[in-house]
Amino acid sequence: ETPKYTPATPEMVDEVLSAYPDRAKKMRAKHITVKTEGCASCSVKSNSKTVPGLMTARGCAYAGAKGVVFGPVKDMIHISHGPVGCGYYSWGNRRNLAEGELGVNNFVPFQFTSDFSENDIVYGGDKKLEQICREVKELFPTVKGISVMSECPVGLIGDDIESVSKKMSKELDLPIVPVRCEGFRGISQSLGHHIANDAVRDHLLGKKEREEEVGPYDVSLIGDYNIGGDAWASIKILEEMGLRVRNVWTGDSTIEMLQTAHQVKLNLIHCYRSMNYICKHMEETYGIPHMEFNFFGPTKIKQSIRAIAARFDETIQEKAEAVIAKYEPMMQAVIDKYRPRLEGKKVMLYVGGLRPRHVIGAYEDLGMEVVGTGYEFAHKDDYDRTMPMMGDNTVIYDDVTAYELEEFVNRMKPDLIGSGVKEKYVFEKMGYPFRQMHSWDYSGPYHAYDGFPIFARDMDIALSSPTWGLAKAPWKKETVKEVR
Ligand code: CFM
Repeated sequence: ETPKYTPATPEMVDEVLSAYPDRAKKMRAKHITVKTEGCASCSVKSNSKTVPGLMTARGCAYAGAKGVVFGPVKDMIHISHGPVGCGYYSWGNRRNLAEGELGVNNFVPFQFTSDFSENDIVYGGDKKLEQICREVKELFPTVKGISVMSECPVGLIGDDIESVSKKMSKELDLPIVPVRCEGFRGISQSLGHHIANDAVRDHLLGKKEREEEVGPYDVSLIGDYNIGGDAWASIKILEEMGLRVRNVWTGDSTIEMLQTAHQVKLNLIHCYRSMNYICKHMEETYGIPHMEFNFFGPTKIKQSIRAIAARFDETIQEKAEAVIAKYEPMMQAVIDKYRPRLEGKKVMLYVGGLRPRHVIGAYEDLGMEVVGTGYEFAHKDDYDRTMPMMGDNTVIYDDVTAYELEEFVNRMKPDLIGSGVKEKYVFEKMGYPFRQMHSWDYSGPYHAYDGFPIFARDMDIALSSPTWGLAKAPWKKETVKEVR
C-alpha cells in the first residue's frame, strides 16, 4: 500500500495557501513556485523577513557565525557571550567532527559561555568577559585564539566587546576576535555567515605567513565543515589528484588555516552560501581565484574533478583521470546494488543554503527524482543555480512554513523526505521515510567517493525499513476484520 505520488501544480500551492489571511497568502505566494515547461516565471522571492506568526525553521545570525563558521575551528575557544541558552542549544549537534586532543588542541566538543545573569544586563558584561578570557588562558594554556560570539543582549545593552578583545589580546598575547553576531541581526543565519566572514577578514586572514613557499598545487577547501567526516572524504580526492590542501574552512580546521589562507593558488568552494564573501574578498585582495564544485554523487564528483584539474597542468589532469578511473567501478557497484531498489522514488528536500541543490545529482545517480526542494535562507544567486536542476512539475519553496511543507507532502506523497530535526519526527509520525540532511542522522560522510556508498545505503535503509508497514494501527487496516 504505497501512497500514490502526485506531481505539484499551481492549484495545489494555491489551495494550501488559502488557509492564510489574504495579506499573508499574497506574501507567501511569492516564495513558492511550481516549475512548468519553459520556466518563464520560474523564480521565487528569497532572503526576506519571515511573515510574523508563521512557523519556519530558520536560525539566527549567532547560529550562522558561531555554529557554522567559527565553531568548527578546533584550536580556538569560542565564547558564547550572553545568556546560557544560546550556547547550550548550539552545543555539539552539528556533527562537525574534529581530530585532536581534547582540551589541548581540540575544543570543539566543549561549550564556553559567559552565562549572563540579570546583573550583567544591568551593569554590563565587559568586566566578566575580561575575566573569562583570563580563565580560558589559565585553564587551557595551549589555546591558540579566542572568539567572542555575541548573543542578542550584548548588542542591546551596548557592551564594547571590541575594546575588551583588543585589551585582552594584548594582555594574553593571543588573537581574540570579537564577532557581532547578535541573533537579532538580519533575518536568518545567513547574515551570521557574512558577519563571520568579515570577522575572519578583519582579524585573522593574512595575519600570519607560512615560511614554506607557496607551491603550484596549493589550494584551500572552503565551505566544507566536516559534517560526519565530509571534509576528510573531500581532502582524500583532492590529494589523490596531486593537490595540496593547505587550509580547510572550517571543518576540522585551525586558526593558522584562517590566518594563512592568502597563501594558496586556488580556492575550492563547496558551500557557496556561507563562504562566497571571503572568496570574493581573497580574489579581489590577493588575486586568488575561486571556483565552485560539488562532491555529492559520482556524476557531480567526476565533473568537479575534471573542472578542478582543468585549472592546473597535465600532471594534475592525468592524476585526476586516474582518480576517476580508480573510483568509478566502485561507484558503479554501489549504483548496481541500490539503484534497482531506489529507481523512480520521489524525494522532497528542505535544508539550509546549499544542499537543497547540491544533493540532487547524488539522488539522480541512484535513479531517484527530487520533486520538491527549498532553502531556509538562500539568496537569489542560489535559486538561480537551482532552477535549471529541477524537472517540470516540481515545487520550489523558500523559507517554507511547517504547515506548508506538511500540506505539500500530504498532497504530493513523496517516497522520501530529507530535511532537519525539526521536520524529522513530524514526517516519521505521518508514516514517511525520512533522512536528516543537515546532520546525516548520526551517519556520514556523504561527500566524495567515501561518502556516496554511505549515502546510498542510508537512503535505502530509510526507504526499505519494515517499520513503514507497521505504521498504520492494526484496527485501521482494511485487511483486519472489524470485531464488535
Ligand atoms: Fe552551507 Fe552547511 Fe548548508 Fe550552511 Fe547550515 Fe549545515 Fe545546511 Mo544545517 S554551511 S548552507 S548554515 S552546507 S548547518 S553544514 S546543513 S543549514 S544546507
